[in-house]
Amino acid sequence: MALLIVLFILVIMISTVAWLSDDILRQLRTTENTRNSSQAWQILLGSEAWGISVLIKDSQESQVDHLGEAWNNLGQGVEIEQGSLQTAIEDMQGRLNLNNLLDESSVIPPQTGKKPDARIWTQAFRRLLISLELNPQLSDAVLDWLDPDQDVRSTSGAEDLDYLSMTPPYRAANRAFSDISELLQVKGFDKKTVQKLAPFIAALPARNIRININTAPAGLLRILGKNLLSVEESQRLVSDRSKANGYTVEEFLQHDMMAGEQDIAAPLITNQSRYFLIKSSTEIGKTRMKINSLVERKNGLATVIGRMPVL
Ligand SMILES: [Ca+2]
Ligand SMILES: [Ca+2]
Repeated sequence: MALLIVLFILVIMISTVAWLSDDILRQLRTTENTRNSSQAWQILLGSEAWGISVLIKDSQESQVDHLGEAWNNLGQGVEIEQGSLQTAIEDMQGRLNLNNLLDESSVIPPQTGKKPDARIWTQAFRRLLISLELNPQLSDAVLDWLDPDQDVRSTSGAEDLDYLSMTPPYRAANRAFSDISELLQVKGFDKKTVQKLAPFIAALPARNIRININTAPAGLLRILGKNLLSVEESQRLVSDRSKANGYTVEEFLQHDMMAGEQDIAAPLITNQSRYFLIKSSTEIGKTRMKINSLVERKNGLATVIGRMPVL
């Protein structure tokens, strides 16, 4: 009997030890995860700082931005202690800024004499929708989403009354987009539509931001004329541009593919960029972390103006 009691106590002791060690292991793992997470975050901030220094150096070397430059060729990533790090920079002016569509005359009193430039961007956006085989009338819903009024532009437009009848109800933003994913809330835009548009659009915190002809994908170059360029024509523009390491604005406008389209294209384009996205991702142990940092570069400085964690 005594032996049985001893055995019984032993079994309890062993299972307690086992339970304790499990708990300790779990705690140790949590500590390790926390340490990895804070280490990963520091690494991402370092990556961002490196991206900024590359962009500043680039602005000191030339006034032109094209895909042959160092910022676009940062390599495959680096091995770091217990993990890896990838850094890439994307020119956000290789995209059409949705906030260009917001008419300044609707927010700034007309007597300030500022020439409204939003119309040419709305037309460009409509051409982008057409080139992607989407309904060009979707631009009316975007304009209503941006404009400060409650007047619906057309049957394709929508304001508070339309959005309040949704489940759950919400209102039109009536201000600039802070992210292109906001489009999912706009009438007529579903996930598939937004996915189609996503590689070609941006939400930048300024208006009348021109498209960089040296970084825009062929699909966006298609919309720079009054008539859509064919896929082959826009690919010609891209292959000639990589041979030449980028165009000057004049060279681009004089390209055979742009014949007759100069007047429409000229106010939409540039060959230097102010907005970039530094994309950083790291893996430390089992911890993976990614951030995208939106950077504005001007007067020889580059500043982070937004950080978006990427899931
Ligand atoms: Ca409206
Ligand atoms: Ca509105």
